[in-house]
Amino acid sequence: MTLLFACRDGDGADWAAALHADMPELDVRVWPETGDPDDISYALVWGELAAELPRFANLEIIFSLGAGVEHLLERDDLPAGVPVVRLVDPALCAGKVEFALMRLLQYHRRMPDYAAQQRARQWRELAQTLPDERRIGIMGLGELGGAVAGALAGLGFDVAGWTRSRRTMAGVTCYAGPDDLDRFLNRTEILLCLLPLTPDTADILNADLFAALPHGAAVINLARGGHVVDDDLIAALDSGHLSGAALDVFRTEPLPPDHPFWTHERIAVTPHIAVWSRPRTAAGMVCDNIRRHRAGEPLRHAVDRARGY
Ligand code: NDP
Ligand code: OXD
Repeated sequence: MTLLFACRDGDGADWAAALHADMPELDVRVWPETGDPDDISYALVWGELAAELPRFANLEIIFSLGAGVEHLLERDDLPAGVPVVRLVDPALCAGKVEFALMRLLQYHRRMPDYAAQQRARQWRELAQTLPDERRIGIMGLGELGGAVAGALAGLGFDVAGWTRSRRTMAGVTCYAGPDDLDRFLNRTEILLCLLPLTPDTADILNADLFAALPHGAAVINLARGGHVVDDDLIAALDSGHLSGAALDVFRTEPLPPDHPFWTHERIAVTPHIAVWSRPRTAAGMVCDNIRRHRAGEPLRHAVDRARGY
C-alpha cells in the first residue's frame, strides 16, 4: 500500500511523518523518489506534478493537496475512472475564515481610505456603517464560503450567498444560479469570491458582473486567478465604479513583476497565502479515505469530475 506525495514546494518529510503517524503501514514515497511506478496506489498531488499521474498504472485514488482541483481536472491525460478527492481540512477552513474576515473588515472599516489619508497627512473621520447595514455577498457557500458566511452572520452583518444549487442557511440570504446573479450583485457592497474554478465560473469576475455591483463596491478574490478578467477589473477601478480589490490569486503565479496589479493604488496583492493545507491537520482525512476505500465504503469529499468541483 504505497502513497506518492508529489508537490514541488511542499514539505514532503512533514507529510510523510504525519501520514505515517496515522497509518504506520502506509509506504509513503516523496517525489521524485517514486521507486517502481507500479507500486503506487495513491497519489497526493499538487500543481504541475499532476502531469506525472499517467505513469502510475495502478492508481486507486488521486488526492488533491488543496481544496481546489482544477489543476487536476483541466488535464486531458488525467487517468480515467480513478476517483479524485479534494482536501477538506478544518485548519484550512479556519485559516480561510480568518483571512477573509481580515480583508472584509478592512473594507467595512474603510482602511484603504484611511491609508490614503495617512499618505496625505489628513486627519479626517469618515462615516461608519453598522454591521447590519453592511451588505456582504459571498460567491460560493461550500466548505469555505459557508464558514465565512456563518462567521459574518455571527458578527451581525447582512450576508448573502450565491451558489449553483438552491440552499438555505441560517442568517444568510441565499441566491442560486444565473437567474439570481444580478439580484445578488445589486445588493452587494463587498463581494467575496470563493468559487471553484470550472468552465462555468472562469472569467466570472468581469465587466458585466462589476457593472451589476453598486457604485463604490469592493471585490475580494480568494479563489482562483482565472475567475478575474484582469483588464475589466482595472477598468472598473479606474472609472471609480469599484472602490478597491484585494487579490490573493492570479492567472499567472507568481504574479509577473510588470503586471499592473502590483502598482495599482486600489489593489491589495498577497501571494496566494490566504491559507495552506498542513500535514498535522490534513493527513488524517487522507488516511481516513484510504481506510474507507479498502473497506469498500464511499469516499469523503470525492469530486464530481463532470461538475468540475
Ligand atoms: P466547495 O466545493 O465546498 O464549494 C464550492 C461552492 O461554489 C458551492 O457552494 C457551489 O455551489 C458553488 N459553485 C460552484 N459552481 C458554481 C456555479 N457555477 N455557480 C454558482 N455557484 C457555484 O469548495 P470550497 O469552499 O472548499 O473551496 C472553494 C475554492 O476556494 C476552491 O475550489 C479553491 O479554488 C479556492 N481556495 C483558495 C485558496 C487560497 O489560498 N487562495 C485556499 C483554498 C481554496 P453548490 O453549493 O450549489 O454546490
Ligand atoms: C487550495 C489552495 O486550493 O491552497 O487549497 O489554493
